[in-house]
Amino acid sequence: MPATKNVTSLTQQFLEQEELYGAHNYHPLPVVLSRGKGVFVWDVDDKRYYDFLSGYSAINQGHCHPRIIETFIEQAQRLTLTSRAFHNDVLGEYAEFITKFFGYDKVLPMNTGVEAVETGLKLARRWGYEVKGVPKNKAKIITCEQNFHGRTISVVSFSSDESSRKNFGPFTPGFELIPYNDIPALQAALQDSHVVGFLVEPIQGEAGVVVPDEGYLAKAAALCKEANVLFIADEIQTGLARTGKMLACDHEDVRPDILLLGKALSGGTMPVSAVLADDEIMLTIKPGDHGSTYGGNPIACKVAMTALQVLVDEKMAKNSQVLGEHFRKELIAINNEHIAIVRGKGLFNAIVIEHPDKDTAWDICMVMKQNGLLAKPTHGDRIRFAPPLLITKAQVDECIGIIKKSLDNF
Ligand code: IF1
Repeated sequence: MPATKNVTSLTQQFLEQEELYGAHNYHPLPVVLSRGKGVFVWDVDDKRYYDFLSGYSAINQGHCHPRIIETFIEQAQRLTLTSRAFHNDVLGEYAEFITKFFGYDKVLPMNTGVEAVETGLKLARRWGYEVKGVPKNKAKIITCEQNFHGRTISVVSFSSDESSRKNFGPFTPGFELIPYNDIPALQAALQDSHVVGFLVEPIQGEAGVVVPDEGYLAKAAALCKEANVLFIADEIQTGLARTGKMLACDHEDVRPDILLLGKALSGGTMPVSAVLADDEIMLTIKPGDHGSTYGGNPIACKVAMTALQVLVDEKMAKNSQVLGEHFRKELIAINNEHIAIVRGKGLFNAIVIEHPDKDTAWDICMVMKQNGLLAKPTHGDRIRFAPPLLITKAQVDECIGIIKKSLDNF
């Protein structure tokens, strides 16, 4: 591996080790982090950065939140895993807590986000056959172009991203892609009586924080209801206060039939995901039909309760909403010629870079790194800005200064 520009020799050592022994399934920014606290992370040379990725929104509560870490350690010293072959004395408490928190009859606990997605798809199919009455093996699920829901074979079966799919076929049938933010397309797709579910991100994350028109989610949910189709919201990235409400669907008073949560449900400590639904849907899955070794483990259950409580106690949704608006206003005020678009909701934001060179977004992220702020480019010309939700106004203003200074270098 050739030496990477602008990194210390210590950093270079870590990069080389990882390159040599780790699979090459990512292309990270050349920064090697070794600790974090709140909105900050430090690299191996002890240089401090603002974290504007927040572990792809898994760290909404901030790095190493003391209450979450305390809960984690306490439960880790008591009981870590029973499997679901036996009961543990935390799962029931958690199930009651999270179902009352979000207003559903039941929760099904899983680990990673994509497992929650897979669970939601299975539930929709089961419900389709056993409640709606769709003929055997005919169930169809509608999804949106430019979606991101994870990386299993079934989930990439309905991805429109070529690199996620190339040479991973054959794919799982039963999915139909329609354009995002397109009500007539949804209306047309819902004509088919074999449709059992509509899986949608309330804001498309991977696509570069694409916010649909106001009213899209509410209209889509209403159309699904009319067609007896389950509205499945993937709030794995948009949920848990990221967009300025506890759920992004709350902006339009939409209650999904199936709600998928992940990422910040553990405040960045371990993979914890959840599927929430009412009995008519959830009870179509019977003992032995679905599950996971680690799903519903006692550490996950305890940590998730604290992670949710911290969001409420520290008013993170409100902070996200207020500072998100401030951040976008200030970004627009920078008035830099390279920023073509500023968009987002709450502290879930992105800019689209306009520059003849396709590597500009990456180069800007490298300069921001130099200046003490970490963000990741996506699709070549977009940069996501999603700091932990406990960031203060003064810190946002400092970060605007860093972003401005970095852009001025171009
Ligand atoms: C990667 C993106 C973010 C998600 C939604 C399910 C999952 C994700 C809406 C799966 C995961 C990630 C995973 C990460 C990159 C990332 C991402 F750029 F690809 F879109 F966050 F912005 N639903 N999102 O966003 O959750 O199984 O990973 O726990 O590199 O794959 P998971």
